[in-house]
Amino acid sequence: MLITETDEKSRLQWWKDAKFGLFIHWGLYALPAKGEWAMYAARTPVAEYEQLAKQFNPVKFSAKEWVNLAKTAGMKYLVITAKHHDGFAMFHSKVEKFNIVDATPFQRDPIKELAEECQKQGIKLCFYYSHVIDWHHPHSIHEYYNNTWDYQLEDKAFYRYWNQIAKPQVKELLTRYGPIGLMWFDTAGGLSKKDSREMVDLVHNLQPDCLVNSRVSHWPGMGDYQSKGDNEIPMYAEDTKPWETPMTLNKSWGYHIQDQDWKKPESIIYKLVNIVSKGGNLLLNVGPTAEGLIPEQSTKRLLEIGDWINRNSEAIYETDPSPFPYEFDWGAITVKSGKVYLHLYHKYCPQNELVLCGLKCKVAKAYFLANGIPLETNQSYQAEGDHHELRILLPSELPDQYVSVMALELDEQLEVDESFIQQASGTIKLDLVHADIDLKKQQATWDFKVVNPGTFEVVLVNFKKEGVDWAEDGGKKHVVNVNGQRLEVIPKEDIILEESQSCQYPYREVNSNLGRIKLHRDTFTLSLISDTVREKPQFTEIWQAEAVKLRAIKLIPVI
Ligand code: H79
Repeated sequence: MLITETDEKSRLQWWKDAKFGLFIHWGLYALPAKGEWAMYAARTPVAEYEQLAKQFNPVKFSAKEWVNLAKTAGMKYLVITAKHHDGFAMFHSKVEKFNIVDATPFQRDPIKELAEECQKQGIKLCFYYSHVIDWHHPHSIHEYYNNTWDYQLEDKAFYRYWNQIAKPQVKELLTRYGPIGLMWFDTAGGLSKKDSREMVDLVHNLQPDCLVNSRVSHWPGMGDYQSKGDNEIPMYAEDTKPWETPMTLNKSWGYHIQDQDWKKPESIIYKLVNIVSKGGNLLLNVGPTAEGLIPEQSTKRLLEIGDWINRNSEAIYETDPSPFPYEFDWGAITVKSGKVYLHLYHKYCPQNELVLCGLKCKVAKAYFLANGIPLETNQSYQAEGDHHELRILLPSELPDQYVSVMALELDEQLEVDESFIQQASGTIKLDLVHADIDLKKQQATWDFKVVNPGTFEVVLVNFKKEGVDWAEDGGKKHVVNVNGQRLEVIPKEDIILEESQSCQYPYREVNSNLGRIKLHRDTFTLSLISDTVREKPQFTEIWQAEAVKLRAIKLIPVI
């Protein structure tokens, strides 16, 4: 089938406008309640795992309530695990008896019930399908994660799995449940280019409008949009393709009774805003119980987010990303034609006055979406230092609870200074993805503009995986050169942030002080030399493979 460029755009439009979806990890693994990798972790024999099906009777499941919750939360699509790595089909499959209708006392097809509710309530139904890993089937083969306790790798004949299970089940999902928004494939390690392409084509041939995520393959460029790594939030303009962050509310995907480490509502809202301001979608996960209930802690959070979106929907749906290439300390930006939205994170927002550098076009009006009361603004161009400045007086109390959204109405076409420019707080943030990289020299360089001169602490920003020894993976020599000043240091874990705009479990943001430099008002080039300097990886599914990731350099003014 030939897909032209304009088709391509319109096929994706609903999804790009949607911004927010619900991920549901639901399966037999809700019974042991240790997450969806329980079978693999315990090396549970297939015969024993199959016994779980006999106890699986989620009588409290209500498609109507789940879809209603997604809608109330402001989500526009829903992705449910039709089959996860354990091989259990949560729909009535005709090609494999190991499914919820034929193998459980429940005997209902929740996918069918969800399909009907989604149609009724106007939300797009989508499927997660584990197309490569299947620990139940004797012939599935993944690069690493196979059931080798029941089956011998050398006895496996991959195409028996591929032709008898994977493709037929995908066909069932796309022919029996009405129009499907997208197919969410996962962990394609070892799948050939030809087989990956075959799966993409199978989906598009059955439902041309159905989107496919990039995790259908480890071969680059496949699928309609980019799935980021689990819980990965990219930097600004890191992606050229439309993208989505799959994200957990605690640390687990499938129901995990012991995992009560829930993200705070405010940090989920910060992350939603951060993602949307970078042009991405947030696919936020819940793991329902074996009774068929979405955990109360999850429901509570979704309702709270829904409340916020409801008040601020104008600044979320159908918006374009921020035109600035860096994260702001105080929050994030989204835009629509003629309007710029400033999402103020109360926790990090300055009092009295917000200053935005780099907006070149004229602002006609500023007000909070919550109340519409006009705010006093002052715009100027500072010839010395060549920068534009917008000052907005803030009321003593911000109108929302965690994030208040301000609209700027523009008099002219949106135009910004896209260079790295000092922020009003005095900070300059240089993301690695926007550096010029010279791999031979192990060097990253950036140009940036100083508006308020002074002394700066040079801070290295890394994401460190939980449990990793810093000395081994982070503590290597770094050299910084800027304006004739040179720092040579072995960075330490000076600050481990509690909360970070784009870093989350299983990573923590580590800030290391590299030393101080002095800069006057001018444009400078900074270079960083370190063997941690890398080109950005081709695909991001294995986001969690690296122990320490270099993300940015920050220059923070010393007062
Ligand atoms: O469906 C969720 C995960 O089950 C799935 N992707 C999200 C959306 C996923 N499949 N594979 N992986 C994630 C990466 C594999 C990570 C592993 Fe592990 C590290 C497997 C074994 C070691 C995670 C940590 C599972 C057990 C320990």
